Amino acid sequence: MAGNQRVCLIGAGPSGMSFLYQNNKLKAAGKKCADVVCYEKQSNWGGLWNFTWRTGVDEHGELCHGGMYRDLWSNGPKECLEFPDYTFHDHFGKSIPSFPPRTVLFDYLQGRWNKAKIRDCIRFNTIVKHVTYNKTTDDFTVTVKDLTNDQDLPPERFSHVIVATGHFSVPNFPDFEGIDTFRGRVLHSHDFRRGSDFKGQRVLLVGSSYSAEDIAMQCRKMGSGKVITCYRTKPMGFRWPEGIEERPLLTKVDGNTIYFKDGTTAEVDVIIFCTGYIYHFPYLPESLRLKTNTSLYPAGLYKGTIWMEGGNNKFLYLSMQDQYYSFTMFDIQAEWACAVVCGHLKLPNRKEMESDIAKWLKKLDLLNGCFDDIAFQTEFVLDLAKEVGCKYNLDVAALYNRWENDKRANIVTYRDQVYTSAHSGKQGIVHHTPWFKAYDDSLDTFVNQTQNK
Ligand code: FAD
Ligand code: NA7
Repeated sequence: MAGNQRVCLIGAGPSGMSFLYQNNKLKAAGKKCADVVCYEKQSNWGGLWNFTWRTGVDEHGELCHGGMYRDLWSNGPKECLEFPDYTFHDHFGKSIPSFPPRTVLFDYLQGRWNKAKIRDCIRFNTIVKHVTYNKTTDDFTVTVKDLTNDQDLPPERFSHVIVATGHFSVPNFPDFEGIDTFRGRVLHSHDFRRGSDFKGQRVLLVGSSYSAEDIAMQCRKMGSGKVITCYRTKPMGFRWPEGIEERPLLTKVDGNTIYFKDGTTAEVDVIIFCTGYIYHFPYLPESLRLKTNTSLYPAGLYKGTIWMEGGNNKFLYLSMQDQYYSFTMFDIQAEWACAVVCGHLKLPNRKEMESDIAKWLKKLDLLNGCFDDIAFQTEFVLDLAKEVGCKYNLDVAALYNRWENDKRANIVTYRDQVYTSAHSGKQGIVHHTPWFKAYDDSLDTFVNQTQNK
């Protein structure tokens, strides 16, 4: 049997960790696996779930990766992102509510990773600076920097490179006329850390997606003044609680006065851009670089994973899709990628790969609204599951559809609902305090207390 492939994995967030987990599973089963070196620029695993108070740059002067806020709770039910081989019930030993705070989800993720003992594969505080594909030797040269010692390390060679650096870390920050005259604070949601920073202040949010939705609620929950969200394409259309309203996009700013497309104006103290993120791979040459807007199926990736424009099927991306399924999607994609890299799954010829991509892009074109999007991503996940012969049913579309309806019914209380796990069969319990009034989101308070303090 030929030796193991030597794989460079970039990033130890949930996607990268899923690759390490799946590779370890092959190893434990005595099957052919890969020799993986995972480079992680932060000092801990977890990616975005590794909370940081920092904004702008990190302690080494590199772009600060983390954009989660202090009081973030899951915006989808945990039953939708649960690993079938490691359920929430397995981890906590009891039922917990369906919408956990950030710390509780991170604890769950770490429980699975710790069990697999894969930490040793990660070189922390080590950033990938450059990747090249060597055509003559059909392999890659990877250059990294040891951030702790400010030292460039000797280049290393790998048979495969897997990019798992996420795509929600570098802000998309548009400009608006007159914004330089604004007298308050202007920031991007990537730098939003706590709703309580805006107590009593009038807030304008630009954007109409997940960040705008949740930051509007966070600000009101933590005592901000009035919140206005403004949309470019369409309003979110929720039945907002008192103090939140939606307007069409702003057209210009003059001092603290905001002008909107519908001719109205408003005075605000803070502007938060909830305008999403850009795909940013400063360490990749153009031939290997994915260029896309946020999409459920970025073009140029076979099965959403294998880069078609360079790297001879040995250059892979994980979780570049826009996300409904998150952890479960990362995991099945990682399992698929692992099976390909280790030779357990053969790729079809290039023509078939291209026509498979074209088939998905055609379907993508026809989507109309969130329920279609959920069905599309479900099909994507199930397709990968079928390819690797996954024994679990990963289809949680019905739960996602219910979640969308719960949000439509009441954006304030949707996190108070309970869902039933498809994998453990257990129902979540009702949290002791409604989300809008729950200020202590420590793991102990969330998991171990059954009634309001
Ligand atoms: P990331 O988590 O971004 O991890 C990428 C890793 O790559 C990081 O550790 C980073 O340090 C490392 N890295 C980057 N560049 C380099 C380099 N050059 N060299 C070495 N290492 C590098 N998902 C949910 O399921 N539920 C939620 O409630 C939820 N809330 C969210 C809230 C916010 C504000 C944001 C931004 C995202 C949220 N998400 C949520 C989605 C989130 O993207 C995923 O849960 C998940 O973190 C994606 O994992 P990842 O491994 O692909 O990327
Ligand atoms: P998204 O989901 O990518 O949404 C970005 C939003 O920003 C969306 O409403 C866009 O409007 C809007 N946008 C983008 N550019 C502009 C400009 N130039 N002007 C006005 N509005 C603009 O990002 P999110 O941060 O909400 O969510 C990303 C992840 O972070 C997600 O996983 C969350 O859980 C947290 P559009 O609809 O395209 O007109």
